[in-house]
Amino acid sequence: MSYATYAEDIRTMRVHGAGRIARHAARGLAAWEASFRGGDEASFARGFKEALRALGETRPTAVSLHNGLAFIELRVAAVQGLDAKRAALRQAAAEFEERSKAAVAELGRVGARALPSEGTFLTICNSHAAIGVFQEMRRQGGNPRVFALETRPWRQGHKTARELAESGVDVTLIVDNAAMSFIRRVDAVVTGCDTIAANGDVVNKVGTSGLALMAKEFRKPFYVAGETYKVDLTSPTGEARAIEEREHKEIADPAEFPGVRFANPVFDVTPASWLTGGLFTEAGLTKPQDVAALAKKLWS
Ligand code: RI2
Repeated sequence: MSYATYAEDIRTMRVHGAGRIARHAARGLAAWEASFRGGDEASFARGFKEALRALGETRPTAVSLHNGLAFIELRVAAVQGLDAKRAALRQAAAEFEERSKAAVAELGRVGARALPSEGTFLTICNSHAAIGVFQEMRRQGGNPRVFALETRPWRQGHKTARELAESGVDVTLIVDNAAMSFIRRVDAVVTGCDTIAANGDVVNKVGTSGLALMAKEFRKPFYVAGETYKVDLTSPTGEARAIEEREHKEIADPAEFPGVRFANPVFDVTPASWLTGGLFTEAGLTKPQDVAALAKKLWS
């Protein structure tokens, strides 16, 4: 499979979810390296740059993707000579994937320790980090009950419901508009994240900030599960991060709505102060304001 196919998988949402797209992009770079036949260092540099660009442009908001690519790019830049650069790329891509998967598994254990093992929870979209927490609770003999929001326009919540049911978690699929009706019944809200800004604000699927506000009003702890490579040190706040606007036909066919404008921003920003429970990261239950320092320590 060529790197362009990996990029297309991410762009078209065949592969989605912040952690998964980061790992898929790393695999895309490794696939480019495996197919490289150019021979000299200059053509390697040109091809590498193009592969980085094509993979990096697929999704603007999820910083995991850009951080994963930058991790590999820096490793390649640190060595001299074609053979060393090729080896560094292969090694860095494999290491990123391994660390990413280990981080998801570890934060699952962190979440399982923090949450009531027989509790009821609300989640949005299809976050492997959040799902991993519930699966880990189940694995440890707990019995979490999860309300999964359907999550328009892509309905990734369907996937969440299936994945949780397959791992034996008690799950109920509800429509997005029902969030308010169910918030009273839950012990906590647990979501994933696409990006964590330097101040701890979280960018996640549109609707997340509304859930956080509801949780605050009803005094339900609001937790976000996210690996530290989702921290964007270049965005001081969540508002600084560009919000991806996807095609309008994801909502409905515009041709059937003459004279109607569409808007499809797929993420929103939840202020750090609304993360009343905190962040589940691979380094433990973390306060939003501490996550940037933690990411620097783990990834530099
Ligand atoms: P994990 C997804 O974005 C959702 O917003 C989800 O909460 C987030 O990525 C994190 O996913 P999209 O790619 O890394 O479906 O926890 O737009 O799997």
